[in-house]
Amino acid sequence: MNDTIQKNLQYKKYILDSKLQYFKPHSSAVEKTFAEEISYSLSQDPKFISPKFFYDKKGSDLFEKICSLPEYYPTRTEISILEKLQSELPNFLDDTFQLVELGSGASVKTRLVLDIFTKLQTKTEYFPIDISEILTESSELLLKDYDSLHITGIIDTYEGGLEFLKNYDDKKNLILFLGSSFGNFTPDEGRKFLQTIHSMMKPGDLFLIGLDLVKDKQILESAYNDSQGVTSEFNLNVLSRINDELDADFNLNDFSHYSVYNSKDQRIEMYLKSLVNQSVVISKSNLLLNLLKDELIHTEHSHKYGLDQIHNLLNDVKFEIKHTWLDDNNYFSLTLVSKN
Ligand code: AVI
Repeated sequence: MNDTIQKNLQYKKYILDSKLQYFKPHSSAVEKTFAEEISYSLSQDPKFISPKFFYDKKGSDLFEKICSLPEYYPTRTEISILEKLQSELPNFLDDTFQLVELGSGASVKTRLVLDIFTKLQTKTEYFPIDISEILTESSELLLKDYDSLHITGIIDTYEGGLEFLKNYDDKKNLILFLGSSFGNFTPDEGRKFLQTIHSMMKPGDLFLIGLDLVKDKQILESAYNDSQGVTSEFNLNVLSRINDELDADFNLNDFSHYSVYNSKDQRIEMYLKSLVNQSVVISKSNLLLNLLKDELIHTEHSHKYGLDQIHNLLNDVKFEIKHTWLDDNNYFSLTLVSKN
């Protein structure tokens, strides 16, 4: 890779061994952005915290726990579709493809796609992009199980990681964006995100996106309000993160998790509810936050889609749709597209 690009983007390179390296932006820049964004978003009416801040180490671990909850159907359903893809995805690939994953993991899902790649190739290059340091831990686990795997991780936002990869090499990529993480964007962010992906793709590249489908309200609401309270812990953890990293004094006992399905806008809405009138100091954001009893801080939207909506979204950005796979209950979808 060109050294100038590396310097301009202010990434530091860490070589862990001959099969594992990763790139990370200088931490001061990241910290500043977090403090500024929180200062802005908690000064708005209504107040909000971007869901991308859920994923510190503890938040990422809690999310992994959510994925295996009985009520949280998306993960196991997407896995059942990826199992079907074992015989069908190779029809769209050849042995020169590299695998790029947005929001990576050492999860069963990544492994199911790596199974396909490592059967097709003698050496597989995998580029996980994740905002969280969990990436290095999960990469080490993957290397234990796949001898022919080489990993270059990028610890950054999806856009940052994609920009970084744009000039990295000329090889064809299959870009994975699983788990319906796309559903956490606003419609506007989503459109821009698809345009960014489209603009960084080379002819011949492929993009595989997993999206959750509209279904019964009760199934949706229990997936985001589980009986063990893990989703609640996940939601509240963002306040602990702000306490730790931005020197704030949120008392977690003064907040509760609240989530609801909005059928008109086809989305789960997740909030932190203030249980009392209170003031919170967030020192590094230079903010004194006043909250009323029952006031909501919005933390996440999780959009659900119809198949026509998915195809329209992708067509609008000028992707060519290759195939959509569904599970037996039509709960979840995986769509493969290429650049026209
Ligand atoms: C990461 N994302 C797709 C999850 C979702 O379902 O929207 C995040 C999540 N929030 C609560 N539970 C899971």
